[in-house]
Amino acid sequence: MIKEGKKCKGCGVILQDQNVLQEGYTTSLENEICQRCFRMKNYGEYQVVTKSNEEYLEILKSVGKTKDLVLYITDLLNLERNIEQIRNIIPNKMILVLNKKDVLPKSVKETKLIQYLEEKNIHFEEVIVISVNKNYNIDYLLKRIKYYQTTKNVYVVGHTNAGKSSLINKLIENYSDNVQELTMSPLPSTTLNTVNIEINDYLTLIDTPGLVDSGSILNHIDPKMIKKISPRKEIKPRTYQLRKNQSIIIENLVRIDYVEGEKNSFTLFLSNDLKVRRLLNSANKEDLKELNKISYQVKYDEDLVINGLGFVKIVNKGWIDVYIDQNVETFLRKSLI
Ligand SMILES: Nc1nc2c(ncn2[C@@H]2O[C@H](COP(=O)(O)OP(=O)(O)OP(=O)(O)O)[C@@H](O)[C@H]2O)c(=O)[nH]1
Ligand SMILES: [Mg+2]
Repeated sequence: MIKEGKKCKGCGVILQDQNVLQEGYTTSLENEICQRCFRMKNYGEYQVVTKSNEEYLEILKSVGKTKDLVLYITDLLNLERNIEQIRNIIPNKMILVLNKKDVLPKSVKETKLIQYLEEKNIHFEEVIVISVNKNYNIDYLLKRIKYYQTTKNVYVVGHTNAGKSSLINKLIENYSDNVQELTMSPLPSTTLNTVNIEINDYLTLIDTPGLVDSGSILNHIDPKMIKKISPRKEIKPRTYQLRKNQSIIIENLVRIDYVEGEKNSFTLFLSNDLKVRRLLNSANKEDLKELNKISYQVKYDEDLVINGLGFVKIVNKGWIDVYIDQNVETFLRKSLI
């Protein structure tokens, strides 16, 4: 779309056979995918690429100049604080697709999730909950794509890691003779440029690179930890009853001190693989206190969101101190669940 040349069929990067150290490298231009995709697909060897958002924003703006239908994919566990950001760049007809339903506990009702998003009053043609991994609601999504599409082309946008490429692969698997497979990985910035995938004569999906969320913990931890913090199975919520002057510690990543308030209930929605411990009489315990501290006044029924990690539902009002890497975004929202 921006540069010329043969594109990698896995991630969209322009192929080149000149410089091993630069993106798009392949041993021969006869190949269909770049070396990075080849290694991810065949050996599960991941290579982190750090990209600036400027290029991606250009891609989104050019999507906004078309009249095509857009699917905005977002990860239910990591709902962006700023859903408007993409909506403001792209005025097109748009379906908001909430992916990874499988990681939320089964007790969470879909209608509640949809209602939560509708209360934000951002215009979408429709909000649809899916799970690519469980092949859940993909049929319905395809029906609605057909209903709203204005041309053959439908764009797939969203933040990095939301599951855009995974969704397109699932649609190919379910409904197409096309054998192309996009590269997917647990690391951010897997897709590097637009990739067109023809599903059938009436539908071409266009994968795009994700917007990088600089406040996500994924961008600020050892890449080896990424698999551990990304839930692959249904989350088992962990509830801790805390009194003031008690704390919760998540691995060596986050410390939450309950500083002021009545007895309170903290429920953690995080990968089951993450170790959590509780500290009693924590005021004089120093664990993780070297990290940046942010204090929050919590109202009734709010979530503390830790971008890229998950969220903590807090039932009563009170004061908390959160210790975490200064680059990782945390914020409070009305409880999702
Ligand atoms: N649990 C769960 N994981 C999913 C689902 N869909 C995708 N994933 C995982 O999410 C991660 C990111 O998937 P990708 O398809 O690479 O995401 P993307 O949006 O294309 O990411 P970028 O190309 O980096 O923008 C991978 O580890 C997928 O396996 C789902 O329905 N459930
Ligand atoms: Mg992708």
